[in-house]
Amino acid sequence: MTVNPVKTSELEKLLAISSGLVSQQGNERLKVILHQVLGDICQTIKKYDITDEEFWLAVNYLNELGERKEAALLAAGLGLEHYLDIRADEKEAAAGIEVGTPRTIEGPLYVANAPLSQNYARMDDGTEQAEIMWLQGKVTDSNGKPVAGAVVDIWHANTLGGYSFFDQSQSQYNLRRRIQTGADGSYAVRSIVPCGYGCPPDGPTQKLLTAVGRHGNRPAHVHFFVSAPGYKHLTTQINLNGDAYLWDDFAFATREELIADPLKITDTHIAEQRKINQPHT
Ligand code: MBD
Ligand code: FE
Repeated sequence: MTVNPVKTSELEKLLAISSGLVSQQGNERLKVILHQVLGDICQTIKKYDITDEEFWLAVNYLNELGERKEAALLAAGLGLEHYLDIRADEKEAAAGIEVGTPRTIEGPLYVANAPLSQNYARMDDGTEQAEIMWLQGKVTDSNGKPVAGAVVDIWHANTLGGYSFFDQSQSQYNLRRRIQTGADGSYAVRSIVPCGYGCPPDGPTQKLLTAVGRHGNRPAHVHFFVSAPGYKHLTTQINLNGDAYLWDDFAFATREELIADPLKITDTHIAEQRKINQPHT
């Protein structure tokens, strides 16, 4: 007599084999995660009675995403990259770790090994007619003590929202620089005011966003990596205040503490500065 034989459904058997769970080889963590994801997909197929046509549409979409190299762009647009920040913030808070400047997403457009200089860099190649942008800052530890020799890796878009390397019309490393801080932790750059980025209008990311009634625009922003030996790496951005998309970023990267108020430097402003800096005679 058999008592309550546990029945394994056809789907359970399929998933156990297809994810490799029943195999003696392979990566165990990968197997359980793949098992979960495949199970979730099958549940979704059942719950929404996905048609064959819809299924193959999705498969072709993934091919298109790869062909256009937009997988990371879609991850940003779906808020998944921002979710990684939410998780990292949660973990830091739970561990009672002090934080300074908040993190926000890297995005898909970083290029390593930009020209490196000390204290100051000019970032633009001078070919664009654009408003000059000065950025200056100071790298400090969480107690406010300056960090000398920190590397500030900055990258941003041009006036058309395009990034060098990805936008082949720009010169190599245009608007990408690494600046090493001096003894007082300070750095400064001269560049041009960027415009916000928009997803390629004919690409698969924008196609999905449009299909769910969303836009694919970011406010004007400047990316930063800040690193120094013995310190945790910081990935962040600043958003330029006044941009129409400031709080409507398709990639969810805006944070209150990361909004920068652009200050227009006028002749009178410079005169005021001189008055402040010059002792009265
Ligand atoms: C960008 O410039 C960007 O920063 C992100 C997150 C996504 C797409 C383009
Ligand atoms: Fe960007």
